[in-house]
Amino acid sequence: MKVTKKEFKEKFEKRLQDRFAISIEDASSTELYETLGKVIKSYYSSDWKHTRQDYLNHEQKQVYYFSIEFLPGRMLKSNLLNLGMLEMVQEALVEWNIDLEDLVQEEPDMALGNGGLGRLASCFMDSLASIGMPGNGNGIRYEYGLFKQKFVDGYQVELPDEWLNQRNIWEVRRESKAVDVHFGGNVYLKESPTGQLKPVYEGGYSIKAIPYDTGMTGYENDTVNTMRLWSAEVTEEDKINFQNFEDRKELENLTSVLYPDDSNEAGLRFRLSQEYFFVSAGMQSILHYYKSLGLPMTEMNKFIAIHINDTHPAMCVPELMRLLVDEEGMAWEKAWDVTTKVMSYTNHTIMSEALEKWKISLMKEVCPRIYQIIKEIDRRFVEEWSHVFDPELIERTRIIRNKQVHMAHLAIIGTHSINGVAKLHSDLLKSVVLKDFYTIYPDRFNNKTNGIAQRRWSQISNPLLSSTLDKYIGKSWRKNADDLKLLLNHADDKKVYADLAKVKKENKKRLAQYIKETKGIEVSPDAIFDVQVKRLHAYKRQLMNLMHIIKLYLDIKENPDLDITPRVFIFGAKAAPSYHFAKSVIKLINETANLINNDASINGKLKVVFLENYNVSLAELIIPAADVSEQISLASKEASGTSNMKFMLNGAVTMATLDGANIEIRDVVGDDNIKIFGLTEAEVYRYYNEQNYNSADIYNNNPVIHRVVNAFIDGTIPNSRMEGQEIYDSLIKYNDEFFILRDFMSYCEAQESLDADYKDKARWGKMSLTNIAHAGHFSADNTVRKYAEDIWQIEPVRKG
Ligand code: NBG
Repeated sequence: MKVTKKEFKEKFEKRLQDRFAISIEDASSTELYETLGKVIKSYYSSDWKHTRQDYLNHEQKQVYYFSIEFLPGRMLKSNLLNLGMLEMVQEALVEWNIDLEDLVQEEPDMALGNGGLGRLASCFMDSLASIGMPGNGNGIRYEYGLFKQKFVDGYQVELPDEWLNQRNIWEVRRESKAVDVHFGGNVYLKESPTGQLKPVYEGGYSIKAIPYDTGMTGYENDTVNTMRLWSAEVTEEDKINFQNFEDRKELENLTSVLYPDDSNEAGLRFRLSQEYFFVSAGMQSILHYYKSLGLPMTEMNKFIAIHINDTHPAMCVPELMRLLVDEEGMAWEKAWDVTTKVMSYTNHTIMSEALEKWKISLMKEVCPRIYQIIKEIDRRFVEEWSHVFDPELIERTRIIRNKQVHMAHLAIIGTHSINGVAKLHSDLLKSVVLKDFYTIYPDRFNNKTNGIAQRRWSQISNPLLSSTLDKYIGKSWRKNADDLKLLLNHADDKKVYADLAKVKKENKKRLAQYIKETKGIEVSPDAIFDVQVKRLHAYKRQLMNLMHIIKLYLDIKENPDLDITPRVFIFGAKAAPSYHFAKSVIKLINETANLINNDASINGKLKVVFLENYNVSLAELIIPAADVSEQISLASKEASGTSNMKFMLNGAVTMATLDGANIEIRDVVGDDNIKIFGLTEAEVYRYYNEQNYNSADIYNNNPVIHRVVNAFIDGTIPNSRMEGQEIYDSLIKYNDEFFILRDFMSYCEAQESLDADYKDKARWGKMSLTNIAHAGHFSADNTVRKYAEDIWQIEPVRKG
């Protein structure tokens, strides 16, 4: 889009005047932000309309990405970048003495998700639009995003994230596209005059689902896709139908809060209702659209692909069956054929607690017809396969087992493609976690290694790096991240290392400033910035990182002249509100930080900073400033990881176990440019198989480990007696579930070797450069292209 500065300025001034009747000088940042948002929207609205029309006119096959989480973060700058207006607008604002960054801060960070899964969904939205693919998002418009995290006395406190308080300028409410979603009641089947069995519903409630659409702009390609988020509303008329107040309240608030994942037992019925709500609303609206094309129902799979992001939207399968069989009168077999061809599923974890299962009784209560359909799918599954395979294998793979509905089983049986998110993870699905299913459906399994929206994680979050890259390799990498490889032409150029180091230092200063302002801690940009940012979870082993910090601290106390490069350890992580262990780790990191940061005797060699409320916007500030990226989960546990890719793109060196996508990062950058340590996945499984892991032995026999572990209980870390005991017990009494003690010494050695590398400027420069140069490998543009070709069979839009 070519908009001149003059046109922009005129439009902006006019909007501001029309809306607020003021001039630029009198406007507040909020008013300026809102005006800017409106102006940007007006620039892409006709492309948005045309994109939709193009899909329609060409009967283009489209994918609908169903995800219970989306984490887009702020959209102001990404929209400006995608429309090719970022620099021009920056300049125009400067002419009015306005700093774009001030307006950016006005936008609430849209945090409708917990972590990697939701962020991946948003990276995919960005890439789908940017490569011109017809891709839509379908999710929930939570009124409250993920809680805001505060620390009080070192403890995590959760505050509501009222992001919709300020209006969301990007969304469009589409009342005319509302649908009803039915919950509860009884359903029985009755023969219709044509001899078909039709469901008859008794009682229950309907909730109005209102879609809010947000334009997903593509990078300089005039494509604007749609992310559709559903909001629940109960009309006055409907209210009379509710038998009791409790039910009404629950359903009225259905889309109010995001359910924090991990170990939270509360509100199961609520969560299941949310899942059915956005699935049913989304599927109904897709079917309306498809019917408007006037094409045969039996050919739906040629025009529609539906992607189930983790198991939360797995009810897409029975819901489409319901619509096709009950509403459209299609025969079961035909409907099943269409459904499985339309649907595909991504698994995002091997952690069994995250593989959803619902009690039959609950499902019957929330969505009785869906339960009946699942039961029939299950019956037919058993009928079809029990003569082919060992009946025990079929018993294990059934959807309904032990009074529970297994959502992953439903998602596998009801789709044509199941993918993991990194090579190792996909292999483990086949060989361990979903082995039985792999026996039945070998052709359905495939790998799609995750990727990141590379423009957000470079051009938006790291403009200095971006302009330095332009200087050496031109601008083509901005569109095509594979061209970052051109940097390898400068692999031995010390001048380039120096320039990259200068950029890093500036970004570290920017972060140091933020740390000073928010935490009151002084950190030096000459220190190594060593960063671990991700959800707090035992398997991700933030605790091992902490133990390494404690070791360094004790080493320096013992030997004040210890020759180590000063380090700043930076954490960002939210713990699920009911996840006790994770919250104890937070408390311990905070107390250790207090201890170390205030101990003058260590001469500022170590600093520890736990930044509050980690989210996408904070990630954009932290990641460009990192020297070291901590990706230290126990091998086999992290499905992929995506922050590892963002750090790499920003020139950090990864401290990595051979887990998730770390392995593929190692493969592209080579062993010299990454720090690998710890058990391999095969060694981890050997411990499981032989059941011979013994953490107490390690503790008793290794004096270094003994000393560090004791710090949790001997008063070294103040104000944390209970939490310290809990951590100690997890390591010693409960046998260290994630093998921290086994990997600890190897981790410390890798850290020492990293320290030595950092001291050697040329060596470090090359490592950093090599990481940047290979980061294009993990661009989400590439990843979604593979989904498009192998799974969805969609193609770029034919414009016209
Ligand atoms: C997360 C995994 C990460 C992975 C992201 C995106 C869930 C359930 N899983 O390793 O833990 O990178 O998904 O695939 O959030």
